[in-house]
Amino acid sequence: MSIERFEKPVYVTKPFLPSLDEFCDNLSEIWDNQWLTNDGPILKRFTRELSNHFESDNICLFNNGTLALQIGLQGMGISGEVITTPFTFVATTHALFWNKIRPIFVDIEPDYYTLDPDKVEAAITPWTSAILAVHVFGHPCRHNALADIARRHNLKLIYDAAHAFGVRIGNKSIVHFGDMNMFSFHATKLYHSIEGGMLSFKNSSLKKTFNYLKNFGFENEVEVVMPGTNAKMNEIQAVMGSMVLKHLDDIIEKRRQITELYRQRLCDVDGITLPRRLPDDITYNYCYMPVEVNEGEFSMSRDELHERLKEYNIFARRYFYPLVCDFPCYRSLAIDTPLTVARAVADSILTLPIYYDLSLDDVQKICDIIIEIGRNKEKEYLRSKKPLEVATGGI
Ligand code: T4K
Repeated sequence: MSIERFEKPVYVTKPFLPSLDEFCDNLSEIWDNQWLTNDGPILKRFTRELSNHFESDNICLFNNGTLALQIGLQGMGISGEVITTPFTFVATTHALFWNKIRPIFVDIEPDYYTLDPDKVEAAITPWTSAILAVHVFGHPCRHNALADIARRHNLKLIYDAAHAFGVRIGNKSIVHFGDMNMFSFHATKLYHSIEGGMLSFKNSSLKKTFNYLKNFGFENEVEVVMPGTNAKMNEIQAVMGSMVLKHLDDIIEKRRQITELYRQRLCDVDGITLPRRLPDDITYNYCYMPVEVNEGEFSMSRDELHERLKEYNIFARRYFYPLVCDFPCYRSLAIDTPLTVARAVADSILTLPIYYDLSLDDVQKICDIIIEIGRNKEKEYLRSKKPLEVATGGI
């Protein structure tokens, strides 16, 4: 290795942390209140902050994104079959499963890896009640096309927007699109509250239902109006969420710089494909840095590169491999349409480190290492051939 390995591990992500002093100052309010959870005063204030941020009262907070989505589907009465993508984190599908809904996997688009609207209509059956699309890596789905299908077939349009906090379409936040959106505030996300989740929704009457469902269905001390669960956000999560919100613009700007540097350094590397740039009307959040590795052109498979990077203390991730439909718990589900694009993307995708504290120098070094690994592999390959083979191209 001619480039030195990183001294400390460089993970795919690291949570943004506000200053510890500031965090402790804010915690003192919890100690004063002696109130830790169950719709406490800080959660109420944090909910108002997010309502103002999104200019919407139609939001509801949860202790994580998975339960938010599960409750959202249940509260909206989604049942039967739901058309969804196999190229996502497994929680998207689990939320359907926990509601006894059958996922119908449909292929994705090659540019942004989101559900392909052109393939959705053919998968609709009399049992279909909704489309659950994912703004994967924060790339917005083709909303107008999906909304048109949903309207014509009387389906609900739901987005797993776990990655899309801070994304805007035109001059509107992405929270305002579709019938319902779920956002994850997990520590690994660009915006987080340690763990946490949020639903945004069109129909304001759903708020009451979601509030019941996340708090055991309690109307008051003696009345339970529906079989709810426990999915409440606590006061420490709310403190963190409120503090990180204040840094959102800085966080996104730093990630933009990192993304631009990766793009600049890797755009001409044979066998590395960057996602297509988003249309001009999208304000992006730069939440992940996916690249596709073409084995033939890079002279090494995605999996080999993933392993080689570990030798340099770089822990990229294969988000999202395998496809959800290939996990043993979903393998027996019938799939009627070929998932050609999703399979090709899952087999070649690698998400590179990107987080607020990652320095641009470190990004340069990660790129140097990727380029170096590719080059050395090519040299090894040429060395392994006999001189005549190289000269004649093996003919
Ligand atoms: N829908 C979609 C499309 C999602 O991507 C997710 C979650 C959900 C739904 C569900 O939302 P939540 O219920 O989680 O709110 C991580 C996250 O746990 C998960 O939230 C996220 N998607 C998924 C894409 O990534 P893992 O298993 O890859 O996480 P883990 O623990 O391996 O962490 C990744 C790296 O982050 C580590 O290598 C080191 C670093 N890290 C992690 C943590 C937790 C830190 O530096 N500090 C930390 O505190 O799932």
